[in-house]
Amino acid sequence: MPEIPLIMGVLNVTPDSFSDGGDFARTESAVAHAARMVAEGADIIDVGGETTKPGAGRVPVEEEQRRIMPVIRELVGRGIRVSVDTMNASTAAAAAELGIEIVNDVSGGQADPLMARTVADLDVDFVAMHWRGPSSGMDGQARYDDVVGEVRGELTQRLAELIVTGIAPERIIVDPGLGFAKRAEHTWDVLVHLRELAPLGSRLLVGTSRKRFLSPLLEEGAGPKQRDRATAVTSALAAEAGAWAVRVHDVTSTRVMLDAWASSGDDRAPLPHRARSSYREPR
Ligand code: PMM
Repeated sequence: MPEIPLIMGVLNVTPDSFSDGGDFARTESAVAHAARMVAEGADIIDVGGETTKPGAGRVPVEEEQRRIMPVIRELVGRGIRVSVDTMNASTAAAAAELGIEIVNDVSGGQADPLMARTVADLDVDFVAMHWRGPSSGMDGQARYDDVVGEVRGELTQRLAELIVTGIAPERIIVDPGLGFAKRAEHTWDVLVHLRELAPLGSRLLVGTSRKRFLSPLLEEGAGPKQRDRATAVTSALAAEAGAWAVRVHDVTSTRVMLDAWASSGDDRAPLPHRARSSYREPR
């Protein structure tokens, strides 16, 4: 039986991310939000300084580092587990110097030819996400005959390339890249067939949070922040498929959902009432 997945709380230190752009662009507000997410039950904070929303251009690496490094320094100093969401090898290396544990690269090392070699020499885990090209043109890459088979095949190839470059297999976490070069029907198809990624043998990270494919479930005009309950449910689907972690913006709703999901199976350990479930009813 699957264990309760870890919760990776999203911290976008950006002015323009699709769902929370500008909310946490300053170091103080970013650190405060991260601390709140940890209090709500996040296990890892994923810090990013460059939006990857469809159509987005790239941010200069100096600007990315200016945004995120002070935040990472502060979070690591507080003993929080941090991953860095970056496609730049130099940012990965600088963040590793500060003590982050995971490099989360949405391009799986394809955007920066130095990424895989750099990570191989660092004491960090590496998230390799399914990626078909930069966000500026990714919607045009959403063409599949068999989306589940193709995502699995492309991830298998990426894994092999990363291992050849020197990253230890047990260090690699795979992510199907929901919403990246995928239309809504592709994303749903991958989500309901997540178990078919198990033969890859790696830990699985799944990010459904606030993504466009959830919007038809809500009334017209509902914004990304109104997708949190749907995110919690889809995160539970990921849990049922054996995900190692789920990446979410709103930690509380997913924490409650995962704890409820865990309570529904006796042999899923640890049960939430005995574990560190951090959900508290508002007074
Ligand atoms: N999605 C976004 C950004 N980074 N990283 C991983 N590993 N998986 C994802 O699905 C993913 C990601 C989309 O943007 P957001 O930061 O606003 O969620």
